[in-house]
Amino acid sequence: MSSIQEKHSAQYYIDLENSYGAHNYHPLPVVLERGEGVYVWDVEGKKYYDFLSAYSAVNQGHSHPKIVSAMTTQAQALSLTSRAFYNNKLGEFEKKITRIFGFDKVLPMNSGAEAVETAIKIARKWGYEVKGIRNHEAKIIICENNFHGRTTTIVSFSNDPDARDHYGPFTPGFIRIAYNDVQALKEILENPEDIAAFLVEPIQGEAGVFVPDEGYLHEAAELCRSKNVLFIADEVQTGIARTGKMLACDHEQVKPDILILGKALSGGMYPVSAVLANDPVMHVIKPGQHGSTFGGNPLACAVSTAALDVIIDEKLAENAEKMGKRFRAGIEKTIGKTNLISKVRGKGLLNAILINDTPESSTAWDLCLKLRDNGLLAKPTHGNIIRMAPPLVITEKQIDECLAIIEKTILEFSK
Ligand code: IF1
Repeated sequence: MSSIQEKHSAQYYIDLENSYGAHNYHPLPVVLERGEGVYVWDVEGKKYYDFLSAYSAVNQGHSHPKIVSAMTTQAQALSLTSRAFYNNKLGEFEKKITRIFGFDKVLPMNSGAEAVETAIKIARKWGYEVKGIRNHEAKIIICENNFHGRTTTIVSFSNDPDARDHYGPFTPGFIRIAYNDVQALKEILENPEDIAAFLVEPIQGEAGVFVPDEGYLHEAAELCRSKNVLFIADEVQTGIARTGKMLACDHEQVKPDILILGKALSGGMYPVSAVLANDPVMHVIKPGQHGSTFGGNPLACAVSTAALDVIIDEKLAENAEKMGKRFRAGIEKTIGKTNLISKVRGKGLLNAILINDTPESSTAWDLCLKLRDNGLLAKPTHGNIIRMAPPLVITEKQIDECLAIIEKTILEFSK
């Protein structure tokens, strides 16, 4: 007997979450119940453009039929075996994903943070067993204003007080340098003996969609290579076609030594993440030295296989490139008509607009409330920056309609 959920008001659901859920988020006041393509609907039946895409997890569009079909079919066959046994889905998936991204091996995990933790463990182990770093002395270089997840080790190297404060004692072994600063990396690499890796986001998402200077990634990767330091690209948010290429690293022909994927690897249908590397690096992991109950389960493999097929078959990287250019050009026009926004930046369909107000002001939040009223859902990252990242299936007509909504809202707001 399918349980037909009673219809309730938005406030009913908000009150439930406030009463029974930890208060670890401050959601925009809208209660969603359905998603399809670039659209979501709230419990009152109102339709919105989704300009967050669940932080770039829904690149393929909400509830993509091919991914839903793959999930329901596999769920009715076999969802989880654990890695204590083989299954008929994991090897096929591993062959597919290593061929798509050009690596010898993949280690499948679930959340992005787990994949980042896995990459850190692999890099450290490689540092000791291959590079010959003194035991317990391995260092990993990370950047100011990074976001790589929320585990205790990951927040150990965050400089965001909200993400880090009162979660100590912290994991040692991380050196922080300025983002987008080759000289800072060069100086640290003067003494590379104990340095195992450099972990970096090709575009800093949470920090406010900071796109580094042209050539930064390439120079950083070359520097690391020259000093026998692994270059680790965290493409959890920038990967899977979001920035107009399959990987953000592809814009500069950079091949990371370790690639971290997540989010849209499943099209938002199921937690799937992965770490890819070539044999000389991945071979440091021997049986029993790393794992996860759900990592690489048959359901995840079926979902992710379909999610990758959709990206490739529907040419979503190319569409993201084209629609991203159209979007930024449209916003530039709006910037000419208002003082409220000062800049638009991004690559492909990972963009952000900068609000002409202090980070402490509520202007970005208030503007997002007005955008919601006008049928478009977006949310500020830090303070005065609003991330604008629709599903990559968006059409020219839909982009133009969203640009009109954004301009209308900004001009109304500016009055
Ligand atoms: C939240 C931010 C975005 C990520 C990169 C690893 C992870 C993320 C580059 C970890 C996750 C999510 C986490 C989510 C909100 C969102 C986020 F605002 F937190 F920072 F996108 F920018 N590397 N980002 O962006 O992946 O474990 O979440 O699967 O924690 O609020 P995860």
